[in-house]
Amino acid sequence: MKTLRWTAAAIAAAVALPVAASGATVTGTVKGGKGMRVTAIGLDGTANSAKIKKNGKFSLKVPNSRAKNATLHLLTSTGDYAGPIVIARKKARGYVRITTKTTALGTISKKSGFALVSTAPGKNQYSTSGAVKVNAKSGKPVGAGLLGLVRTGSTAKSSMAREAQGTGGNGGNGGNAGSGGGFGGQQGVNPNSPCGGAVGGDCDQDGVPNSMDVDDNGNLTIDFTDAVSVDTTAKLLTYSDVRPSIQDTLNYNTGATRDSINAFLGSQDLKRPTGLTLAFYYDERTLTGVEPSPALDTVWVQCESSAPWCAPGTSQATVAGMSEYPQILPSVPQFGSVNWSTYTGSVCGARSQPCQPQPANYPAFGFMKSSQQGGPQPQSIWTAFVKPNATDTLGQVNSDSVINLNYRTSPTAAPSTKPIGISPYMVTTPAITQVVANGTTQSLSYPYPADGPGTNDGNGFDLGTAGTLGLTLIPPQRLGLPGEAEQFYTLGGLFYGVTLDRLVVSSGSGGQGSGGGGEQRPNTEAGCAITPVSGVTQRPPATDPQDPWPIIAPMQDTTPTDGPATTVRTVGFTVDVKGCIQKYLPGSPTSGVSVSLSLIATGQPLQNGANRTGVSFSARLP
Ligand SMILES: [Ca+2]
Ligand SMILES: [Ca+2]
Ligand SMILES: [Ca+2]
Ligand SMILES: [Ca+2]
Repeated sequence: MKTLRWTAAAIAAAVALPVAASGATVTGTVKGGKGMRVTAIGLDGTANSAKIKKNGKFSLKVPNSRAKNATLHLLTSTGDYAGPIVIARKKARGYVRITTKTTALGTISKKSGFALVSTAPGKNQYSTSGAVKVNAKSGKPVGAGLLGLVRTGSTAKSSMAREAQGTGGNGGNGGNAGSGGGFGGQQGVNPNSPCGGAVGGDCDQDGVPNSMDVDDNGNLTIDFTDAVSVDTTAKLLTYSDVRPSIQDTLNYNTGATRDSINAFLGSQDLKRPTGLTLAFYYDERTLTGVEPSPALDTVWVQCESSAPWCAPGTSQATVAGMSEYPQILPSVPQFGSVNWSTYTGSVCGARSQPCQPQPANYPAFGFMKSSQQGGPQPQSIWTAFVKPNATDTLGQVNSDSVINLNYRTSPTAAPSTKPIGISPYMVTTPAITQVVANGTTQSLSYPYPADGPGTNDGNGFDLGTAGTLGLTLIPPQRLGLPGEAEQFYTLGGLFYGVTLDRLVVSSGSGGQGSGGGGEQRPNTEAGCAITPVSGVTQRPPATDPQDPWPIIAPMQDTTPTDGPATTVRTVGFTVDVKGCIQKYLPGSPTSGVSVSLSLIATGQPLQNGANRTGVSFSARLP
């Protein structure tokens, strides 16, 4: 078979490179760096690191394939990202890329958010391509200490405009050669460009590599809400999901606190839809950055001690199946979970059949392997749906913790490691503050009563015979990032929608749902038609008929960037619930019914998912 042949050749090539003995041995002395690590991140995002000894010295061997274009970075002793090392500089340009000739860097002084080589080495020992923007006085890269959240050129508007156009490159980042927007579309990764669309590049030249930069293109729209970035440099994003019922609404502006958010996100209560889920969902091409990709033998995560929920020796996080493969192992019930620290991965075959375990001696914190449906070439998908169950989610599951994604092509092959930062994610839900239905306007206040309006079929919001529902809501928040002044930020640029989850035909006027035979569920995620009222705009229809997102979440927030949560901001729209029933459950009655609806907020669509949050509630059509 053709497929097998190119796969075998690709494996041979992939294995040959890291095993090659030649490479640069980079040495230096980081004053005050004891216990920290120096890591060399290649353009393809792969990395290796060395510990800094008591006397500040380190010695890091970088394979030639990586040394050609790697940048050096400091990690704290607990594995947090601590900033780039600037090797040499000229006014406002910092040179950060090593070469295969890089050897002794000498003294390196550790500063706040970055480090600086005291005396620039010989010219062939660093590359002047891929220069970063630095403060001309201090040498500090503009993104240092900020996880790259800094404006470096293009505007947030351009990413939304591009979304509207569907394709077409961004105007570029207004920097040096190589940073332009020539990488539009799904492929087109240029391994020779300092940015190229690769996860280890630095598109906005702020000194923070894309894999650790929360805003790869420097427009202040964070990656998961940025259409340009999710299509190019931010493909190794994690995504998150929280969706409680309305009575568990969690929003900074309706009284959520750090403690209540932590209690919610870390909850393991199986009876209530609480607790943070983080999804890792990658195809092989995305993981390896090689096209066609070598077939992988296994994929796993290795966390550092700053992320104790997934670090070796801890057992907090659990991992479960997904909709296509609900049974992660034969011994586990559908959607049941296992301890991630004991899970060495599984291989999923036919849909809805239990996945089979990978060998027990494979690395823990493993992924499920399944095959991609459709697509130009057969390839595997590697996924992990993880509940961190962290005791301090906001302190431990955050963007400056380095998560090492590991993969290998065979049990005996050297693993490749790609460090990534967890994408900033939505730590709260939208809060509905006003409901307009059946000719009346109702304001909602929080904390929400456990039996308040919309909490069950018996007291759903009355939509009248028109069956429309006007909602005003406060967008959800994310955690403030390093360098940001506030604890929480209200997200901009999100997509909103309302889905019809369930319909119950009432058995009379008693108010209680019939629960039995009168219950129907759409067989898809049933996004209702919505008209904008305030602060949102209609999302353009899908160019790809397979793309469900413009239907699931048809509104987009017109505020593109995040703002301090201390300022209250709302958006509003009207949902055609009656039309939704007619569309997804044709033939069902549209009066005398109760419906379960979900308000959802999402980021940009990623592979098979999106960062999402929301609240579910009931409504009725009398
Ligand atoms: Ca940036
Ligand atoms: Ca950057
Ligand atoms: Ca990034
Ligand atoms: Ca951005």
